[in-house]
Amino acid sequence: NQTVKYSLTTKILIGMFLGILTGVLLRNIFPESTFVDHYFTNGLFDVIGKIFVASLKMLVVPLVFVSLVCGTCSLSDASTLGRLGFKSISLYLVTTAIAISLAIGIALLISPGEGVNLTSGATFDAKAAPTLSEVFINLFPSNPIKSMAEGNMLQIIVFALLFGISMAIAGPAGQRLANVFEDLNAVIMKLVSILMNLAPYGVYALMAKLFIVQDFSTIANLMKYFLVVFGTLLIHALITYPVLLKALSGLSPVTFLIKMRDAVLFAFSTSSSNATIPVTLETVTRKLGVKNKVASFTVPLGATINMDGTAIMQGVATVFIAQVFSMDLTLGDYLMVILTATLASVGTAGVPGVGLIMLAMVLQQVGLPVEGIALIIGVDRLLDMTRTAVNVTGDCMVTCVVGKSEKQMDLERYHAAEAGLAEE
Ligand code: DAS
Repeated sequence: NQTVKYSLTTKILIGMFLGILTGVLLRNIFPESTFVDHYFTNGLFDVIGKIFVASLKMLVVPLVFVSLVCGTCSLSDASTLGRLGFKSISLYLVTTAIAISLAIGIALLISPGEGVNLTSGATFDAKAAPTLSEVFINLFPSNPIKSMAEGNMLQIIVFALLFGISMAIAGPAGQRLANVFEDLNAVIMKLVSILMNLAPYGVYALMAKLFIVQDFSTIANLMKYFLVVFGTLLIHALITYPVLLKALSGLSPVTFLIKMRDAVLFAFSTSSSNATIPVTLETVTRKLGVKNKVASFTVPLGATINMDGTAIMQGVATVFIAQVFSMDLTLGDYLMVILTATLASVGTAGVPGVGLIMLAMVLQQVGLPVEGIALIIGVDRLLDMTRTAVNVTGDCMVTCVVGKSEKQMDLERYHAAEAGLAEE
């Protein structure tokens, strides 16, 4: 009896489809049902979905710390680390600036906010945004264990870099510890493969709950805004990234996009770049052939500071809110939006909904009413899922460019037909 071996991608897509179907059926057959609400929406689906996301997050801190220590201590010298940092950070900032400029340009062309008279009772309390100096001071952990307990990615990255560099220059003691970290990394990556088999069930639950609660009527009167954001996300993912990948590394964009599918599905389902880090790392190392010494640095860094999808939402939302409130922004204001949104993404981790919090910072910067965010919250969930997938794609594109330019890439693996992530 030939058991059909579906790839992980296929299983996740089946889980996604069945979840959407379940959610739509339950929402329409039992509308406003307290039974469905109690036992499914806030019951079974909520529990399974949260367990799935938690199982991924559980791995993020140990995986990022161990893989980055391994990666750093295997770097030949500090100048390599300097080049890695310079190339990845500058590419991350450039792609984000391109993303938001594209978004503002398209939004000004289409004017999604014109003639929209939305009255929304919802309010939005803007959290105080970190200033640039706070972001840099906050880079250095006063207590690395606390940083790990809080999941403060930038502080974990800084500590892992310093620890890895120290190991590299600590002679035999460092070498012995490096061997231990290599083994730890292998075991944690095996754990990632095991947990990824939960994905079809977790994605099923996340989609079922979403399609029970999501009021799609809000999308109707925000259709133009929704489509401008969604369209720009697609342009950035399917045109900007392939052009940059081809131009900067000569690698095949088609192969890249095909091999990105599992990471994209995880990012879309979880709405969290951070939770997707284990899958992103697996994708760029095992499928795309980038060596761990590069990927272990650029992937966690990208999940934290590189949010092109988010910047696109912020660009369109800024134009939309300015138009709804009939406030004209000057070119200087838009440049300030581009700068603020690009730098805002540096200081915030890739978790669900962080884009709206950063949007508040951007709006404040140009004197736009922050309560305008309440107008777009209704459609933000689906857009968050899509822009998180774009964020992760951008992280992987830059990782491939940097890996290729540093000659830290197994090109045969990049071009090889691949087994699924959890199969090997
Ligand atoms: N969900 C965020 C991420 O994980 C993106 C966002 O909120 O805009 O990248």
